[in-house]
Amino acid sequence: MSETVADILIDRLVDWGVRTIFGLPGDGINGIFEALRIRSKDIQFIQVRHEEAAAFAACSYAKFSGHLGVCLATSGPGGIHLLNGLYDAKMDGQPVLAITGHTFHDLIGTHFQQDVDLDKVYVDVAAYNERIMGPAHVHNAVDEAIKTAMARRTVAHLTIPKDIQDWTMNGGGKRSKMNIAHHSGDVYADALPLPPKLLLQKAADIVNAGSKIAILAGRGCLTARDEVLQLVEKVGGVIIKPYLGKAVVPDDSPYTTGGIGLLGTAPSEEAMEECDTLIIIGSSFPYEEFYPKPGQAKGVQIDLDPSRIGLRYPVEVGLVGQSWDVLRALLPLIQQKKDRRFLESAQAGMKKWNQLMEERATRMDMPMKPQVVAHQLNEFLSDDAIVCCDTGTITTWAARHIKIKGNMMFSGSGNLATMANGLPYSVGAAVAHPGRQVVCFIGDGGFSMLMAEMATLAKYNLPVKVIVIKNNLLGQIKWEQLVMEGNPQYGVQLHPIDFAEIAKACGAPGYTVEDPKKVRDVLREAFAQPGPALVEAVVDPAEPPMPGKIKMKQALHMAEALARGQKDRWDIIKTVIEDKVREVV
Ligand SMILES: Cc1ncc(C[n+]2csc(CCOP(=O)(O)OP(=O)(O)O)c2C)c(N)n1
Ligand SMILES: [Mg+2]
Repeated sequence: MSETVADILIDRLVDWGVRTIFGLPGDGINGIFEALRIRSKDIQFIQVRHEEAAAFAACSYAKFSGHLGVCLATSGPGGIHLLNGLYDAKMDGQPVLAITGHTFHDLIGTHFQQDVDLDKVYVDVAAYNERIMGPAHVHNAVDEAIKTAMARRTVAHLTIPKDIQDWTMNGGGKRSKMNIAHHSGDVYADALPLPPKLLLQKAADIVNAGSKIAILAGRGCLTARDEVLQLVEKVGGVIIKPYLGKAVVPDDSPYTTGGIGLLGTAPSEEAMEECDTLIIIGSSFPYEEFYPKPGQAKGVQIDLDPSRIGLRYPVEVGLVGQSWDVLRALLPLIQQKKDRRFLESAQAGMKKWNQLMEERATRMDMPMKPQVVAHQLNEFLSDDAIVCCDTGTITTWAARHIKIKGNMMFSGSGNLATMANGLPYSVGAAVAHPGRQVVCFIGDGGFSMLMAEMATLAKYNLPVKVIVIKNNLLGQIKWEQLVMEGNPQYGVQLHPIDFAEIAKACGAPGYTVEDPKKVRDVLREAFAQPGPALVEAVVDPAEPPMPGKIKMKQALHMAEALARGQKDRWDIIKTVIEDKVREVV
């Protein structure tokens, strides 16, 4: 029997080492499902409940495994559902291949059902974006799609009309004369460029001349921990970790001031304000107000992508290449500095900051503070845990209170900052790393968007522990309305859902905890479960995610919003005053 287009597609994916596809079936991809069924020993299909989750899971699979993530969706609505997860992959630089169906090839453009030209829809999101035209087109198009996704660390898309999926070479699929069978290869070669010696020396001269050195270590450093630590040790500087770089070095490293940005720490902000040299490595952290003022510090930037050099800060030297590779070449040129004053002052700042965080996270009053849950979680995290975080105030609690140790991995939706990524990320992480502890830290808003994925965890018995921070609120937006805009909250209240019952209905144990004194016991019980489990932690909706350093304008906006009729203003005032008092005492 001659192979169909779909068979050739799946065979070629297997040749490329693809072993997992996340998706959901539909009549527009039934041909591909038959090919998947036939090769189910070589490639596993993970069925999710919403295609958006498939794209998030594929992105997470790529983030946590370093391999291509693949997702599959049907024509029309299925392909449209993938989009948000695909943008997440594109914006966080992850290689993901999306495969979609289309309607019958000879009904395209005739108002037929699900006649959506997904290749047109995907023009912006996919760097490689093609419609497969027949069996002789599959090999070379798959090869190009995968190489583009890997080389550019982005999204590629192939769409295949439903009937073409069943075409065979014998059954009408002609090969054009110019297209020689098997002419393209399934080999990917990574770029490992090294900057010339002169440029490395120029960068070293800048670093050697500096005395207050801040290193902004982003996601591009996740595979360069040793090299970043060697650099910081030599220069006596500090490592500042943007959100996606949280796992670059452990949080108890004496060299790190933790996160940066609204969810960061005061010592990171101070280091940026005071440094005379900024070394940006593998980061495009977007918030320019947190960088040194242009002209304040000399800059060196290391990035794999030349077009990112000078993106956020006018650096003097750009070094293009893999961060670990470039750092290994740079390190011998860096002089050992004796002056540790900048580092020591940051360390003194961190001591105070950590005390403050500890204070905020050990309050035993009711309603429970969300920080308490993040803080207590640390006790149950293994040295190689993978933490998948969603977007909201919970991002601040996770960034500040979940401590990276050992070989832990951590990620969330960085540049897209979308809600709902957390739970499907945990599906992707658990599939990529069977046997490793995976934890999902998520708000009630983000969880309820894709909560049917609890059933995916149960179906495949993925032992993910899901911690839902329940404030019955789109909390982040409440605080933005108050603090950034000076407006009373509007449209952010959520109708309460019993998430423990949702988990149980999906086939996983669910727990609820409201009392901070009981959090440890409840977490212990949930973490003792062999499969997935969910803990719903009911927390204080009046707890604000304070920036590391509060600006006068933010305080004024908040006061203005409270005066303009914010209903729970007395709860907020009480919480803020308590936080302040604790800071002062
Ligand atoms: C898909 C999407 N919709 C809306 C937003 C805007 N947004 C950012 S955070 C947030 C609230 C998140 O609420 P929740 O998950 O409950 O977490 P909380 O802030 O309450 O901790 C919203 C609506 C977004 N980032 N992504
Ligand atoms: Mg919430």
